[in-house]
Amino acid sequence: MSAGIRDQTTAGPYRTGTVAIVGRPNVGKSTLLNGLIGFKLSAVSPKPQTTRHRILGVLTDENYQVAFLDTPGLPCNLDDELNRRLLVRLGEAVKEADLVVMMVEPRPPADLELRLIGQLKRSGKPCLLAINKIDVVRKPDLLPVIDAYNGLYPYLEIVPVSALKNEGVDYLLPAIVKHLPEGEPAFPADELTDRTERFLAGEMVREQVFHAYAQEVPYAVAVEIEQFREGSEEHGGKDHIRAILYVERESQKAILIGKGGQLLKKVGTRARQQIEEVTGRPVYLELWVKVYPRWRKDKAFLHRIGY
Ligand SMILES: Nc1nc2c(ncn2[C@@H]2O[C@H](COP(=O)(O)OP(=O)(O)OP(=O)(O)O)[C@@H](O)[C@H]2O)c(=O)[nH]1
Ligand SMILES: [Mg+2]
Repeated sequence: MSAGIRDQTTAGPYRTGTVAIVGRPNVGKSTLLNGLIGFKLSAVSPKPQTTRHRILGVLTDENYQVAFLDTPGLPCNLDDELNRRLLVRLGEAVKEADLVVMMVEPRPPADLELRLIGQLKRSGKPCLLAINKIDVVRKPDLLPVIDAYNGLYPYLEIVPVSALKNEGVDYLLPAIVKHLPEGEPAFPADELTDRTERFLAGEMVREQVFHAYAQEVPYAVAVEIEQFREGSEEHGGKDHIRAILYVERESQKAILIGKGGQLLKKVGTRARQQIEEVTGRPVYLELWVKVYPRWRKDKAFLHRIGY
């Protein structure tokens, strides 16, 4: 895209900016990001605290370019190094943003939302409220939610949406764009993210881990892409990707692998399909499980893995 193709007679000023999507874990931030940019960029799962990074997704149009930042859900506690880092990533995204979209569940604010509002007030950033998951509530039940939030923060606008069903997003997007500063696009039109395919491959593996295992197991898993070789001759021209799944204990390793390796195989098949969708190339995916005790508390390890 270039500004030259715009119809200069009808278009308003070109608007660009960075927009952080923040909220409690599991509220639907990554679903919204993926829906907005029309591409499966950020891992989504029914379990809270799926996202562990700040993930940039760029939406480019004739009249605007928005750099959306998906963020980790606000952690409930800070009792390990990983959670402390998630909070840091969230703070960085807010700092970087021209505008914040605070996303909430369709119910009155709880402690976590009040904490987040406190943080947003300190940041002084303009903020829109997106009330998500309206597909699961009756309309009359939304009104008290809107009222409760209205009194807590001077939101620019309050927009009810369903990120899952892509409802209300056509109101949210223009509401975002109109509050962005005028400027020139910062990213080429075909650039969807600043993340590498290697990073996205790791996230797709982690997403499948979140889908496949119960309760606390996914939280004990970190994924490292040890090798990402495009067009490997050894594997008939497929991309050869080797991912290491780190867990904290031997017992978790056994759960991850499953009887006869069946569970891990399922994770591998699904992750491979997802990666192939992202890269558009055939993939040979190898998964290995290793035990790394207490990695969630190990600063050097967390740094190495990119958290
Ligand atoms: N019913 C309904 N479910 C939704 C909606 N948006 C997201 N979800 C579901 O909510 C769950 C969490 O979605 P995510 O997008 O991973 O949420 P998140 O806020 O990124 O979560 P973290 O990364 O853990 O902070 C998934 O099962 C989604 O399918 C919605 O509008 N309606
Ligand atoms: Mg997420």
